[in-house]
Amino acid sequence: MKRILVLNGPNLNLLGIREPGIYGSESYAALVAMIEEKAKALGVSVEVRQTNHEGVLVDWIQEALGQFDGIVINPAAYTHTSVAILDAVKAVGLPTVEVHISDVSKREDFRQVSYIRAACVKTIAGHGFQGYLEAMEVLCK
Ligand code: CA2
Repeated sequence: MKRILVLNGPNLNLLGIREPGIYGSESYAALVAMIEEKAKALGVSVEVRQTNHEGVLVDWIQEALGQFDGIVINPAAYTHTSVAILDAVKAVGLPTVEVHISDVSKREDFRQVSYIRAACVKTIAGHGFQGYLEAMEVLCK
C-alpha cells in the first residue's frame, strides 16, 4: 500500500475561521476528513500534519524518507520564502506535489515566487480543497 504524507504550513489550521472569501468556509478538520476519505477510495495510507514552524516542516520532510512514498505539501507562506524547504524536498527525492487552495497566480506579486516548485512533480493551485485530492491522484499514477 502506498503511503502519502500531507503537510500543511502556517495558519492553515485557521481554515474556515477567517478569510472565507479566499480559502472557503470549510474548516481544517473538514480538509483532513476529505483527505482521509480520498485515501480510502484510492487504497493508500495517509498522514496529515500541520505546523506553523518552518524547521518542523524541514524535519518532517527529512523523516519521510523510508516512511512514505510521496508528499503533498502546502507550505503556505513558506512557499514564497523558504529555500530550506526546497532543499529538504530535493534532498529526500520523494515525489512531491505542491498544492495551494487559492490561485496564487492571480494574487499579490510576492506570491508569484515559489521556491519549492522547482523540486515538485506538479503544482496545483486555485482548486480549493479539491487540489489536495488531485495531488493524491497524481502520486498514485
Ligand atoms: O492558497 C494557499 O493555499 C496558500 O498556500 C495559503 C497561504 C498563503 O500564504 C499562500 O500564498 C497561498 C496562507 C495560508 C493561511 O491560511 C489562512 C486560513 C484561514 C484564515 C487565514 C489564513
